[in-house]
Amino acid sequence: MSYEQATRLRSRIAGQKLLTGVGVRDALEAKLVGQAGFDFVWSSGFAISASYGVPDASLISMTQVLEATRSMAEVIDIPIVADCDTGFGNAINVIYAVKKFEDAGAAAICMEDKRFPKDTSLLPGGRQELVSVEEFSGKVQAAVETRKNKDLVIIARTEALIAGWGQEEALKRAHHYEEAGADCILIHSKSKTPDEILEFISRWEGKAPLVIVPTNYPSLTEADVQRAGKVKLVIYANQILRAAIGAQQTILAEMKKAGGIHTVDGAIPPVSRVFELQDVSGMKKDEQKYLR
Ligand code: SPV
Ligand code: MG
Repeated sequence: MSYEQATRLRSRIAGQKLLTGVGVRDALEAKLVGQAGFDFVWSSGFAISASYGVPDASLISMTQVLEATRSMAEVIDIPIVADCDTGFGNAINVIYAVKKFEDAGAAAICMEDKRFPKDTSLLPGGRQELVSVEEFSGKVQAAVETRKNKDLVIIARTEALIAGWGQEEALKRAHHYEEAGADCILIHSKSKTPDEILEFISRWEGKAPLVIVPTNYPSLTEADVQRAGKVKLVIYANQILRAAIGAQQTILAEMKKAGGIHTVDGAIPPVSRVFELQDVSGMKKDEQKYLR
């Protein structure tokens, strides 16, 4: 596995453009995101957990997230930002995870300062416990010093606002994580309006670019983000997962109601679209060349 996607992502983060990425659960979705023209894929712990039908609460193992991420890297040519949750344990787990995700082709690794096992961020009343600044800084430093390609982007995510610990704590943590070597700071908010995130952005005085996930404050547009400045990555974390659930429920209800597939066939992508996404034509070329 080459590490070129990390170098590519790092140079794009240094550029002028706001980069937008989409959360996915598998390689097929990752392909769709690339074809739609987004800049990167977010290998989403929430979406991958949902694909197993279980909560995003450190239930699935590192290996399950890793294999999903690897399968994406094998078939797409845009960078992957790997959601590594808490780093799957302490700083020693982080060292192992960084080796594995870098070798699997991730361009960036994102870790959050929650206690393992975590609970998902946007769950009303969710159990939001943070580790100490010292402990998480050690995890960031472990990630930075483990990467083989110095361009692998290390994103430190603070959940201080999610946990209700306030702006001062979030800013303090972000500065410590930058000092520990983080390339970017992901600041997450569950507020239903963009005010909280805009306040953090305006008060951020570090050099590290910011990353945001506007799931709960969808009124914030890319133009707004650009006006605010300092943010280089926007992650649309779970919209296509929710879209897939909606589309599948609709078709299922119609098939059940109609007593067959005669009313849905024209309304869904043809089987040939699936062949395309599987790169069957590439396989056919190989058959011509090598099957004798
Ligand atoms: C994910 O998509 O796994 C995320 C974003 O980490 S959130 O679910 O909002 O925490
Ligand atoms: Mg996650």
